[in-house]
Amino acid sequence: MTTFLSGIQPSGRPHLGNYFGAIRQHVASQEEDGEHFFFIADYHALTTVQDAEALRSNVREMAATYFALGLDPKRAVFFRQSDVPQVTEITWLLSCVTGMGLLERAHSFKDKTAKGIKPSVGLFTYPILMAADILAYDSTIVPVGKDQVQHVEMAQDMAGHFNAAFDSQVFVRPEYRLPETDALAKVPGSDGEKMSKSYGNDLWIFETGKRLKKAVGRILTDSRDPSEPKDPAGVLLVDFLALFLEDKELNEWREKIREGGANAPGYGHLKVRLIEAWEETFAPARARFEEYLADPAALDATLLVGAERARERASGVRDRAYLACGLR
Ligand code: AQP
Repeated sequence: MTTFLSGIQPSGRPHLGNYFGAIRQHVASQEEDGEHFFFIADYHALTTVQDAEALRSNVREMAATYFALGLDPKRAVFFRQSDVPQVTEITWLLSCVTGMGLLERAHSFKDKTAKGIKPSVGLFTYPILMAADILAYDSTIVPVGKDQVQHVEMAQDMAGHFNAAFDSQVFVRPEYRLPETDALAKVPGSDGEKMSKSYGNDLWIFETGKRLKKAVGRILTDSRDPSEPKDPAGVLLVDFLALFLEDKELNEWREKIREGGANAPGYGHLKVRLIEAWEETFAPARARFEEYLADPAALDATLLVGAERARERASGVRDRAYLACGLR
């Protein structure tokens, strides 16, 4: 049986990277046979969001976003991470079989500290909590963006270490699944670096009107003249257009940029097309998002139903693990 599982942090509003790298895959996976578990990683978000009201509101926004984008809570178990205490119990078991060296090699931790983010112990041990999230549901496929590949590999290592230490087969080995292209697996932010909430270069998927215009205006360009022939691979706006446009149209833009001359589009033209395609892609979901958000009690109730199903699964796995290591 295939078991899909993935999570997303309510550390801010979901951005284009979250959508094209992860959320779209999560929703699409519902069409595949198997079980589906998706969760809002509120414990993880505590490493960056330390404001109770903001966290509560981010969780509801994230739930409304998923439902608006097509997640069906009848087909998928959709829940809040902190509603499943078995995950933190499994976290402790995994931390006892995980070497410090493994965590010290985590790219995400190194990138964040290199960018000046002050690390807490929680940020350092984040991969252990993430491994517990994955292993607690016997997950076999974890659809993620490229930045999370190493964390899934660490979960594989931790599962192997635990099973070997206690001569058991408690944890199932998970495999990651990336979106179909590299452009989707690592979406750039407005500065050309990986789009990330904590880097301040992220663009909210449901931005619209003047705010969308302003957000697109922040995407890095240079001062080269439109008529100058350019390699489209070096034009950040083209990477953004690639997220939205069909190949045929995208290639026409690329060709005009490469040729230069009087008919070549300026960055302003690319921005206008991007805004138009963006509005077209997300407008229907944005309207549904507003509707879901208008009923917070219903969102909370749906999350609690998911949590009950998630706890049931995770407690079976926790019991297996406790038994294997002598805690029962
Ligand atoms: N730029 C990206 N391109 C493709 N996929 C991405 N993901 C994140 N950024 C990109 C994928 O989104 C899922 C959920 O991510 P997350 O919010 O749980 O954590 P993250 O990867 O750390 O995302 P951020 O925005 O970078 O959050 P902060 O800055 O708060 O840590 C994952 O599957 C991720 O791969």
